[in-house]
Amino acid sequence: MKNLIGSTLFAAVLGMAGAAQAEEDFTIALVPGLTTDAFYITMNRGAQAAAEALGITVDFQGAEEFDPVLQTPVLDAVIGRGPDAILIAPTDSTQMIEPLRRAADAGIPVITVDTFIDDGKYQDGGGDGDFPLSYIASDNIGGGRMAARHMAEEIGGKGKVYVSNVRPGISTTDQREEGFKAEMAENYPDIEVLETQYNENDASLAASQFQAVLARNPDIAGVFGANLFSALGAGNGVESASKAEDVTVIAFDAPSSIVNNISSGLVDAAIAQHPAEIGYYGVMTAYAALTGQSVPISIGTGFTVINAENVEDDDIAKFIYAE
Ligand code: T6T
Repeated sequence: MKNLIGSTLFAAVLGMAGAAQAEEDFTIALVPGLTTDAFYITMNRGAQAAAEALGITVDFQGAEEFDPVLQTPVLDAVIGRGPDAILIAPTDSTQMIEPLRRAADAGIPVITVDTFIDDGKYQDGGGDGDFPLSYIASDNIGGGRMAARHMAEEIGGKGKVYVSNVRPGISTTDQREEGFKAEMAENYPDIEVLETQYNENDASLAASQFQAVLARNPDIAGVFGANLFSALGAGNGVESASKAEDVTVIAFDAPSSIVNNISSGLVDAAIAQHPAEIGYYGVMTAYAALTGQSVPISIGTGFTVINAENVEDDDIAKFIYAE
């Protein structure tokens, strides 16, 4: 009798799942910070893997530069097409609140990946940008602190360093700088953090800024590149000035262009985010919400530090971003 009830229940559950599956042909839009960045390309790979597992569609649509003025019309067009949910890396924590509210007002659930709007603490009843359902990302303050510790170790706990960063107003890179400076202030009194150089996500500008900082501070000991283009540019600047021996470069992000510079000794360590995980769990979270499950307010993904000691290891390859 017991078994009969058990198997009847099992069949009923299976039946429900079968029926549900037929109805759940969802389309989720994934709007990256920009389309031509190995970080977001890798995120999309993770998102597509989840979509395939679930039998749903993920459309990757974004602007060619990391800029809220360019991201807003892309988002408006996405809203116009009426996807079932939007996963987005908002390019400014304040300026993208109103454009995203248009999605929420149209009844489209919003989940932010990588970056956040407002204070990044959603669904707590506070702030103008409280409406996204979830935030899936690296712990960027913690990552900034990690970068500072690696920098301090490489330069022997003393000297001048600076942060090469994109522009204020981006949650991720703001938090990396915040974490980096907090760790230095708390634990490394003999390290002086010079004024941040903002490069507008332009690696060439980041490279020329290194030259200018070097001209003013011939004893500069290190640069923290707070994202892919900042780090790439900082490394190129150090290389053009023939300063690879004297200047430590700690990179946030790990495309092959940066990882190759670890082997050559130009970059001392890269803090690899796990963008594929962000994409995968972003899609899973959207799917859970769309099928009536409760979802976590935030999901933190990890880091892998790549340096000369492990760069050739087989199990490191999966953390190098796809291009
Ligand atoms: O560092 C990533 C991302 O986390 C950040 O929000 C913007 O820059 C990158 O896409 C790298 O270019």
